[in-house]
Formats: sequence, structure tokens, C-alpha cells
Amino acid sequence: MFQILNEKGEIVNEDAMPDLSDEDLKEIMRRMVYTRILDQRSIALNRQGRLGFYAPTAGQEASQLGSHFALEKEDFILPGYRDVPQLIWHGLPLTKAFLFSRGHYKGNQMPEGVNAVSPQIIIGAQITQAAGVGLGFKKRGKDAVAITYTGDGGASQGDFYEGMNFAGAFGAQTIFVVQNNQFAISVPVEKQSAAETIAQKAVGVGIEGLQVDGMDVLAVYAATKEARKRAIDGEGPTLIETMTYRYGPHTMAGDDPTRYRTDDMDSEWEQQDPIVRFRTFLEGKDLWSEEEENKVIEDAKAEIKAAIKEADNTPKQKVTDLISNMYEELPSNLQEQMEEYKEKESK
Ligand SMILES: Cc1ncc(C[n+]2csc(CCOP(=O)(O)OP(=O)(O)O)c2C)c(N)n1
Ligand SMILES: [Mg+2]
Repeated sequence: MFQILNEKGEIVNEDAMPDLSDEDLKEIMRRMVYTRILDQRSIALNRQGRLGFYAPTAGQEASQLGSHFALEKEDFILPGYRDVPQLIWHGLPLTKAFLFSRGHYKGNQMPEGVNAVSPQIIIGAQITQAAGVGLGFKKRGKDAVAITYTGDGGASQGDFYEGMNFAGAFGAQTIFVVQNNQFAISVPVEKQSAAETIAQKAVGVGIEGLQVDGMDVLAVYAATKEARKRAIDGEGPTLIETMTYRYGPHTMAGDDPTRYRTDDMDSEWEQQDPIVRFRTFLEGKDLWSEEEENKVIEDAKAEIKAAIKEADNTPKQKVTDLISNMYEELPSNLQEQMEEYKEKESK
């Protein structure tokens, strides 16, 4: 397992240390702290009935944001349902993330210049698409990559093998990230596959694969940066398995992790916490203070409050919106329904 920063916040692999400025290091910390707060607030908003679908992210910040920090604006993200943070740091306004959670069509419309599709709920469906987007970049001679995220459960799907195999055969400029948080809902990773690691599944399709400490933001960043370079240099796609853990429930729809995880397992992983170890590292370099962290927290809370208010003020979606956003030219049966619902909505 590739690691740079251990759980005590010590650099254990000096040679692999990525070339990041002090400002970059601080920005990574800000993003992780912000995202932890966003997670806490999203859970609370869900409980208050103000958000809909939500998949908690705490524990996975290094895995999500370290990989994202290695990307450029022109790179294309094909995320899973837990990967809203990467979309936000790629430019998705927070209000839209909240609208996505509520099932509002506006939450699925990416603003111009945000190179991403909305989070995929079907496990693995985004993986084959990512192979295609990465091949498109290659054919157009673009210095950009497609990056897709899935979980350990996603790595058991047919689409995972198809996507990686295709990308390997055609040299697609694609990075496949598997965030191995040890469970697919309640099913532990050992029960999902006889393979010792998920990273080794790269061997079967002839692409590069590596397992990374997913609680170490520097290692995840360095691995993704290298994978991006290799893809653009024509050296093929990469599979990155990040070893991580979700502290919360699977989603907010009634999952109870105490039924399949022990307190010991939870606390073992919490001791690996990505934010705690990165804070220790930054404090050791005099780059971080409690005041700075508090400022990030306060700013995050204010932004979240404003964004949820904006979501509340967004007009409710109508049946006619669903129809008109589906086709450029409506088939005749939908034209009829459109007329019918226009009539109903006007009352
Ligand atoms: C094709 C398909 N089968 C089943 C489901 C139901 N389902 C939703 S999440 C999930 C587990 C996925 O686990 P993993 O890929 O490890 O991602 P994690 O939730 O742990 O991030 C399943 C089986 C689904 N959404 N799509
Ligand atoms: Mg999982």
C-alpha cells in the first residue's frame, strides 16, 4: 500500500513527496475541513426533512479531495452518489448539490464549464462511460483525463471489468478510482471477492494498478497526479484503490451500521483520520492554526446556510419541466401530455 503520511502525521516516504506549495497544502486542508462540515450539515438537514437522498462522506475526504486536487478544470468527472464533494470543488454550486439531493432536475444540470455528469446511482454504470470519455480525449488529442469513482461494491460489477478492459485495449485517458471503504452497504469486502486486493484486478486487463492509503491525502494526490500524467503521455489508464472508511451510515435512508460493524472497527479507522493526520503535519510546518480552522468552519456554515436558502427559493419542479427537459423535439404522445399538464398547472 502506497503511503506518504502515516497516521501520526509523519512523512514516511520522502522520495514520493509531491511538489505542492505551502498554499496548496493549506488549500487541501481547507477543502477537507469544509467537506467534513458540509457532511455534518447535510446529515442534519436531511434529518430536518430539508434534504432528500444523501450518502455521508466523513472519513473519505482524503480519498475524494486528494484525487480531485490532482485534476485540472478540463478533466471530466464521472462520479458515484457519494462523490458530491469532488463535483463541488470542480465548480458545481452548492445549491445545485442540494437540488440534486431533492431530486430537482436543476440539480442534474451541470453549469457550462463544469466538466462532469451528475452522480450515478446505478452501481458501476459510470465506469464504461468513463472509458468512452477517456477515449474521446485521446482521439481529439486533448491534454485531459476522464476520472471515475466507484466503491468496493462497484468493483464487483460487470461494468467495472468492461470499462477497464476497453480503456486498456484502446489506451483511453481514464483514471478509475475505487474507494474501498470496506463495505457495500452491509457486505464486507472479503465477502465480495476472493481477490486479495481490488488494485490487482488491473493486471487482468493489462493496465497499471495500485493500492493507496486512502486516509493519506498526499498519497492519494501523488498517485492520481502520476496516473493523470501517464494517461496524457499515452501510457494508458490506471486503477487506483484507496483504502478508506465511511464513518456514517451508507445513506440517510435508514441504514444502521451498528448491525454490521463493531465499535472496535470504527475506532481503529477513526484513529487513521485523514484530517487529524494532515492537521498534525501542517501544524508541524507552522502552516495551520486553530483560528484558521475555525474560520473555514464558520465560512462553510455561512455558505451552506445561504445555499440551502437559495435551494428553498428555487421554484418547485413541474411535470412540464420533466417533459421539456427530456427531448429536444417532443414525440406526439408527450406533446399531448404537455398540453394536458400546461392546462393543469395554469390553474
Ligand atoms: C446496479 C445496482 N445494484 C444495486 C444497487 C443498490 N446499491 C446501492 S449502493 C450499493 C452498495 C455499493 O457499495 P460500494 O460500491 O462499496 O459503494 P459505497 O456505498 O460503499 O461508497 C448497492 C448494492 C444499485 N444502486 N445499483
Ligand atoms: Mg463501499
